[in-house]
Amino acid sequence: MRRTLKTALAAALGLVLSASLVVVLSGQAHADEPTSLVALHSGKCVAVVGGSTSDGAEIGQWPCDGDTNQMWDLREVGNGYVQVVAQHSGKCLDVAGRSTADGARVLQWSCHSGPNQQWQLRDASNGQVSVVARHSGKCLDVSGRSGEDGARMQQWSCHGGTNQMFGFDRDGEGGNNNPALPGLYADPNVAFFEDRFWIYPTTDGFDGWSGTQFKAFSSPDLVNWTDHGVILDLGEDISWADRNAWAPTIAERDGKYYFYFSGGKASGDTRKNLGVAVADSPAGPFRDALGRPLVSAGSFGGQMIDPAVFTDDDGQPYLYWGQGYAYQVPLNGDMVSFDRAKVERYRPSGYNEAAFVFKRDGRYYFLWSENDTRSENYQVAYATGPSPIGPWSRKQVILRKDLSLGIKGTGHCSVVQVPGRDEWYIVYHRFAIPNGDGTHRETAIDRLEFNADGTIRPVTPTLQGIDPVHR
Ligand code: FUB
Repeated sequence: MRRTLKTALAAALGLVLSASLVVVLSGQAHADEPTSLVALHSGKCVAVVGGSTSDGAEIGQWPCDGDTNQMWDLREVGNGYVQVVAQHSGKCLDVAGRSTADGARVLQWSCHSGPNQQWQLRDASNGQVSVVARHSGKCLDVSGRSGEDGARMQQWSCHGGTNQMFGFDRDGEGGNNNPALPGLYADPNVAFFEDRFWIYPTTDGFDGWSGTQFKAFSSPDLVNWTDHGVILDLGEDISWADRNAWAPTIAERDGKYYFYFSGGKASGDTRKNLGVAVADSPAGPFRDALGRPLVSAGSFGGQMIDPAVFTDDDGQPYLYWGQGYAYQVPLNGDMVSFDRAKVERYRPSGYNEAAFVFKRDGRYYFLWSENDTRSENYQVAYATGPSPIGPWSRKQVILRKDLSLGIKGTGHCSVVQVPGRDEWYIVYHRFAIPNGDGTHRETAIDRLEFNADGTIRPVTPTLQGIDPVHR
């Protein structure tokens, strides 16, 4: 399991992080256990390429697997410096040719007393360290900020980028738990059914968000996810839509699962509609419940997208949706109809899309996304109210980008409670890291915490994600 740097350092290596930016060794000459070095931007581990034991073997990043060519001993050499020694070869992390230039390769070499094999671990103040070569003052750096397997290590002038930050993971099993789902998935809707957590996202990575397939993922602990494959495919399964499979939500009633989604046509009237499909299992397969949209384009102002369903403790379900405006209405008991006369419009300042409602301690929370999903400023704000349909009182933005970590475009969230506990998680998308944008997004999970007065604390978006939830 991934561990935070400070915990891992203290426990595994006997190191103490000083109040200054420099790591001070506790006086132990040797770390008692090897550790992996996890690149923050990629979640991949620093490894001796090919498991070579030769002098000059290159160092790259690779998915963490705990093999000995990914495990390193940190040996104190005095004055706050360490040698970083590959467990499988006994050789040292070394700047090739003792170069002081940007871009000089980092290799393994038989250990000697040269300063190009001595490194200082500097606290990067976000739970990570930069690894600085003594002879050059330059930082260990993943070339080109690459997220690819095998990307090589070099030294580069220290700039504080996430490809120069590393965490320690003593058991070597892996680095970051964000993104939570592997691949490009946006608009995640989280739920808890049949003793598991489920996420229903938009399948992302298509120009114009033109994907057609919805998938489901389930997990016992919010970290280890099973891909259940395609549960609904517009075009094949839906007569009135053949693209723009966007932003679904799900609700259970009387043993049936109702899946609400947006869809449009590739030609003709391309405006989006809201549909509803039904299945006997949260993993589908789902079939169109109505054979027509539940909410057709043009029925109300704005786009008919981004549905969310909240079911109150008395069993009454409510449907929310809309881009431009938010709409809210009680759903009928059949889950596939509502009284149009009861539809209410809500438009808090900053509202764009992606309404989501949950309840805690008798208080209702209405979350939404602000700005455009293509903007790095896409963010989440919220209001509270005394009922599932308000009246709502706008609070503040709780989730936004963190450029120091390369996290952008944090929005379209949903929230889940660990059953029986006052423990909450927010599931949201962000631009994929690296190189993502508004159509290449990935799903992340972080803690959602509350103040004593019930207000939501600003969420810290992380690259590390959460530890597995034990129930
Ligand atoms: O994924 C397509 C659209 O992007 C969603 O409907 C919006 O909420 C935005 O995230």
